[in-house]
Amino acid sequence: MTPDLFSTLAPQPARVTLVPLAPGAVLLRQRALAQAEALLAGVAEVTAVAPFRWMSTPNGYRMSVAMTNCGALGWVSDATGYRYAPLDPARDAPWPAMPAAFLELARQAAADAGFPAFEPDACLVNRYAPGARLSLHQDRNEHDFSQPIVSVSLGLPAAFQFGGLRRGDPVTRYLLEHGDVVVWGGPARLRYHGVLALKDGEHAATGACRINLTFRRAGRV
Ligand code: MD3
Ligand code: FE
Repeated sequence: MTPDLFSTLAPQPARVTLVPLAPGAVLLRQRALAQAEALLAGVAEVTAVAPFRWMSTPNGYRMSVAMTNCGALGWVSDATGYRYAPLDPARDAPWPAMPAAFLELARQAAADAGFPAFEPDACLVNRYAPGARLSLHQDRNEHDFSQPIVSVSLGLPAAFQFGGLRRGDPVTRYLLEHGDVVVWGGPARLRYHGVLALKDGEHAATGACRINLTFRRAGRV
């Protein structure tokens, strides 16, 4: 049967499904789909003030993922190392505030996953163009590892690699798609993870890129 034009073109309601990935890690498929336009409007507001830039690693490589931040603290990398900083080094000014839609989604998704008191003070905004990737790493610059990280995927899909507590542990791949949210806490908080090179494509919401928001409690609670 051929679906009619209306049923193929009309926006479909989000079908949120909860997929446990590992102890402490839960994938909330399409959890941010209904908020995607508002979140992307927030990204535009943030980047109008603090533009995307390619940071350098302590080893002197330029990262392929373009980044910026909003919130009281922002993740930065340069020749001296990785850290959270209250000022954007490119502007010597505070990072823009987190848009209300960001905070609301991060709090609600964390609560859905069993973290009802999550109050993020940092949101790292990652932009992947085709070919951009993030090699296997741990997130350990935050002060308190009992606080989860909430990640939101927008635009083109990415192959996400989820490993163990040691770099050499086997990895499982998941496709993270537009509107997907993952909450990483408890025993999953320090697991290695990375993103394979983004494939070419076009997405109606973002064009030829993927945007990932990661919400963190970086400073003291
Ligand atoms: C698992 N970002 O910004 S989000 C990062 O898609 C980062 O841009 C990726 O890794 C991205 O640090 C992955 C998923 C993610 C974020 C934090 C985690 C997975 C995690 C922390 C612990 C375990
Ligand atoms: Fe990470």
